[in-house]
Amino acid sequence: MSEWREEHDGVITTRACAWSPPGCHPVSCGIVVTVKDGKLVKVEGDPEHPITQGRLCPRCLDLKEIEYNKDRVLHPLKRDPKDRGKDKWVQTTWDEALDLIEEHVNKIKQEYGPESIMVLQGTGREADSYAFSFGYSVLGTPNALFSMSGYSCYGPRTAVADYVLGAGYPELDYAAYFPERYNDPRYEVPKYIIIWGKNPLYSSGDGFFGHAIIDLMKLGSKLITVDPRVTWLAAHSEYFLQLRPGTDAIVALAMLNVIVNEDLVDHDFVDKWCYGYKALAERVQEYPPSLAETVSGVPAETIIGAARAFGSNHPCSVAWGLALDEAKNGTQAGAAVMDLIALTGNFDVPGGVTLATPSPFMSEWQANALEALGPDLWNKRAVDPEWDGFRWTFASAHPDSILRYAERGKPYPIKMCWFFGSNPVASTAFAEPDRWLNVLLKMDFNVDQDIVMTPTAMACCDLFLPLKTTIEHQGVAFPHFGTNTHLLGAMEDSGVEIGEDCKSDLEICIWAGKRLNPEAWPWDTPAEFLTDALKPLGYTYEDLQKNVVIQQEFHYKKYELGLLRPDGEQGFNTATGKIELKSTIYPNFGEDGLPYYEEPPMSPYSTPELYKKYPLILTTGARNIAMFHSEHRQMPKLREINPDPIMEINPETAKKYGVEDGNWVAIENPYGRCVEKVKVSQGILPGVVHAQHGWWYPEQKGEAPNLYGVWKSNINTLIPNEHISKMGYGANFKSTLCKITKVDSLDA
Ligand SMILES: Nc1nc2c(c(=O)[nH]1)N[C@H]1C(S)=C(S)[C@@H](COP(=O)(O)OP(=O)(O)OC[C@H]3O[C@@H](n4cnc5c(=O)[nH]c(N)nc54)[C@H](O)[C@@H]3O)O[C@H]1N2
Ligand SMILES: Nc1nc2c(c(=O)[nH]1)N[C@H]1C(S)=C(S)[C@@H](COP(=O)(O)OP(=O)(O)OC[C@H]3O[C@@H](n4cnc5c(=O)[nH]c(N)nc54)[C@H](O)[C@@H]3O)O[C@H]1N2
Ligand code: SF4
Ligand SMILES: [Mo]
Repeated sequence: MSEWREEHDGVITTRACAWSPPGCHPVSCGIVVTVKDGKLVKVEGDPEHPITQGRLCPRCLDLKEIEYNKDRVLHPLKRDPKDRGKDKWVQTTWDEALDLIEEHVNKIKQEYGPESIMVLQGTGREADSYAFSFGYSVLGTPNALFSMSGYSCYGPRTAVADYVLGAGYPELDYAAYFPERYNDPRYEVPKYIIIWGKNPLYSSGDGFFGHAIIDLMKLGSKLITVDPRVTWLAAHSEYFLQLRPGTDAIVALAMLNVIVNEDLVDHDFVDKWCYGYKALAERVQEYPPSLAETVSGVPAETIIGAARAFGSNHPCSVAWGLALDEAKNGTQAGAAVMDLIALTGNFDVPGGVTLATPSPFMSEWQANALEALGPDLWNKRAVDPEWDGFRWTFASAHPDSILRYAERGKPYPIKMCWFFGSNPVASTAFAEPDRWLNVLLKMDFNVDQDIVMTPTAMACCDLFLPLKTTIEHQGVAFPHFGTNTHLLGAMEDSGVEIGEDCKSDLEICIWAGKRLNPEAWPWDTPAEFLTDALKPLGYTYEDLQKNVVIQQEFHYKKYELGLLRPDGEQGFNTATGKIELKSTIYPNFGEDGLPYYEEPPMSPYSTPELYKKYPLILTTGARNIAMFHSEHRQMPKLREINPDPIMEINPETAKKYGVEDGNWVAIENPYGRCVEKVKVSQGILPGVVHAQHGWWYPEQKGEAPNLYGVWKSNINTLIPNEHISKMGYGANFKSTLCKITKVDSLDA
């Protein structure tokens, strides 16, 4: 094993794990960073990393372009609130920045109460590890949240996992906990893997590493893919269920129908560990494959074939993705997918779907922050009564509620926002971003921290704090958002000298914490903080640094070992102690305890009149490898891979609307309009279009109203807020309606 750091003739080589910024989910890929005289020479994959084994995606390989990017902000900037939207930023010091923050926070707290401050986090960057507790223990507000309508990223999936399994986020078993990986004698290669609404080769599977699927394919796993587009994995699948967007639940229910009626059920497992089988078996009779074919467009025989393959082979696994979150009916679809795994006895068996126990890393600190906030303030967090299901089961404020609070000033006003790893105006986390920008412009004070100036900061912020990149600071990287965390990895300062005046998210927490709530922030350095946060695991930050990666202990069949329940009893951590095929919680919140299918709120069947005017089904935001949401547009090599916002359309549909490859089209529906570039592709269903999200043009004028062209290709102007389920989850980012019209240019 090589040393974590080596130094020869002024050349420093550091082995570490990458996270953010620039953006990525907590994948923790192994990197080797070479620095000479303070200059970054290269970034390579670390062959000794147990999971990534030397493999990296283009975004890490291209880190140099962000390190030395002309758009990087290297000093704190302030701007008079009356100049919002104008490029009138003035360089300031960290000291002055802190004075400004303290002044505004105290004033707002006194006049309106601490709940009038909100912290908006984006997705899964390192900032997210700290954002909530920063809100609670630095700013003293209960309103820290992710701003996407219906919490439509992971919210629905983690909630379903909690309701149905009472165990953390389940994942495909790719032998990640074992140093010998697939060769470990405990492991078995899955016979079939369902890839459901996920494209892990591009999305890195969010800490699950897309290349594990390729490894498993080489070892013999066969694939079943559920997607409206022909992805590479779909093209290499034995069964490809090419469905109309938003119809996942009916496809899953029809697969359950086959498994029940052909008795492909693992009765030993179901009898012992599942609650509500009889009710579920009755419910799925309402969803024969023939009906699912009519609704979803997937031939009944393909559904039957896939269900038989999955039900009669063992072990089998499932990788479930974002498409299940980004739908009003998504919690139902998710429950049905969990039921497929349960009925076939594939939970927590080798080569099946691993159950998780939360990582103790930072958990004590997070619990303390919440406790310091106190129950009175906690209960004030923004959640409307109609989403009580969310209030009682999800530890956060609700994005759709806080938007309403801010718009109405009731039940209390929202007066300040701190963006903690989010660029929501850039068509990313926000649906109807114009509505959000309106309320943000009414705030008294907005703070952002980022590596580059963004449309959000330019539009509405008063203070901009410059960040260190992933190779400039210390931290801990952990896959799968703290559940199913097979490893912890060290992020390291590689010695690259650039942002002398930049700080990491953790350094910002410590810096502001020491001023605003000193008792809660005794640490002087990130390493001190991280050592404390690692204490429950029995090692220090230095231990992690030296090892680069420490893999966690793992046990299969945790329900037999009493590892899933706080009382140490066998079973699952649900009210019945079993996997709840029929939920005992849902009825308390007006939701059906059994999974069901419901049409998307805007669809050919739920809104036939609207469909006449907007005759195309729109899905959005499938990931591409060169970009992470709104990021990387200013990195020349990555931009070259994906220079324009792409709308994919089937040749037959393109012909019908008179558009060709490379044409610009306006995409419209009653909520909004944007312009993207046509890519004609056999790989998408006729009548369906797919549009990229997160587009802005850093090369364009930043000042309002242009804001780097953020309104030009902003697909989220077409996505409504509040079209979400009774439990408060899932907005239809991946299934709505639109029409297209050929236009002359991006600026049309
Ligand atoms: N139409 C459509 N919209 C979507 C989606 C879709 O599928 N379709 N997907 C949605 C999903 S799943 C998500 S999660 C959201 C994501 O939405 P966001 O997470 O808000 O994504 P960004 O707009 O890229 O904003 C993130 C900002 O954080 C900065 N950043 C990067 N790394 C760090 C870091 O370590 N610390 C800090 N402080 N900042 C950092 C980046 O430079 C960037 O400006 O978008 C959603 N939007
Ligand atoms: N390179 C890169 N990686 C990323 C991100 C990024 O921006 N760039 N974002 C990160 C984030 S925040 C997330 S949440 C993950 C998301 O990553 P994934 O879970 O992989 O999700 P997506 O790539 O949005 O979509 C996956 C697939 O769903 C298909 N799809 C569209 N509509 C439907 C539908 O209605 N039903 C079904 N079954 N499939 C549908 C799309 O065609 C696409 O192939 O990726 C993370 N990783
Ligand atoms: S997935 Fe993330 S951490 Fe891994 S190589 Fe790509 S950008 Fe880097
Ligand atoms: Mo996400």
